[in-house]
Amino acid sequence: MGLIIYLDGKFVPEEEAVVSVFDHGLLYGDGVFEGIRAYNNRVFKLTEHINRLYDSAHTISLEIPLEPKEMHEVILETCRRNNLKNGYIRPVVTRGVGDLGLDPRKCPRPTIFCISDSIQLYPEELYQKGLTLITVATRQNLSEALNPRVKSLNYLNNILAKIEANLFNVPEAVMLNQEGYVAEASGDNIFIVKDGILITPPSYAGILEGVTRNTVIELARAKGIKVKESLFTRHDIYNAAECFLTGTAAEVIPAVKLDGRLIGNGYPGEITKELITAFRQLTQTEGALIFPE
Ligand code: PXG
Repeated sequence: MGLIIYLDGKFVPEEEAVVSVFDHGLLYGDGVFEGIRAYNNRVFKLTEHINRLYDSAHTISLEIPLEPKEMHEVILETCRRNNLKNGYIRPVVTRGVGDLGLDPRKCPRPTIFCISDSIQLYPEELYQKGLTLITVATRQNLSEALNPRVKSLNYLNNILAKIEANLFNVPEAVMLNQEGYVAEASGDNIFIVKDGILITPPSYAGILEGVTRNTVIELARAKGIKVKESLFTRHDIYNAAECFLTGTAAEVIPAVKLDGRLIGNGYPGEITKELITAFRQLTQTEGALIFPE
């Protein structure tokens, strides 16, 4: 290990990167985070991730005591200090240290840290063969409560979904929203292909609006593939020609079975494969440079 961590204005060895037991990020899940990838000496979609971090913070009335451009530099510098050119980056902002009550007014200063590390990927075999999914009983949160668009430190709902998937030994869970429409997977967005059209739930469906999702929509449109953001049900997945998930960690990964029903012919589809290739190409060439080239 031996990582260097950014913590509240300093770069410290990981053993020294500790937060208080009174930090409301720990006590209440009161905070926000991002998961970002670096590929080939470039931080992919850094501005988009920073924008989402600040939007999430704004929604929970958490004022981040750094300008977005300072956060940008913190993230790049964390990569540099760890000599990281490929990997996973995790900036976190918590409400900070307070007392044992809920009241965020008792937390004078947010805690900010940033970790960069290597990433454990899904085995390549799953990208070739596709994932098996199940629909879980845990529904996505109501948008009127903790909106799923906020990437908050309170991920218990998604973890409950993941536990259900684990019980069935499948790698991902499909979560429905409160109306029973498909929302997303526990840590990924979902797409289907039907009649040559790419369809994904809209951002108001009770989803995190994924950076990978938005990138795939752009890539598909640039290839002349029609994209629709619309609500659908499990029936539409069972009867889709193709299905895939998107996320910073998973990238674009095919899904070939849901709740025991084969999707399409049970193999990753052509549009899915085309988008996997296009996405991989983009990650190698686009992003904020870590070390000068
Ligand atoms: N939906 C949810 C609920 C997520 O947490 C995505 C979609 C995909 O968004 P991006 O911007 O990454 O394309 C996420 C991202 C994990 C893990 O270990 C996944 C995420 C966050 C933290 C850990 O699978 N999610």
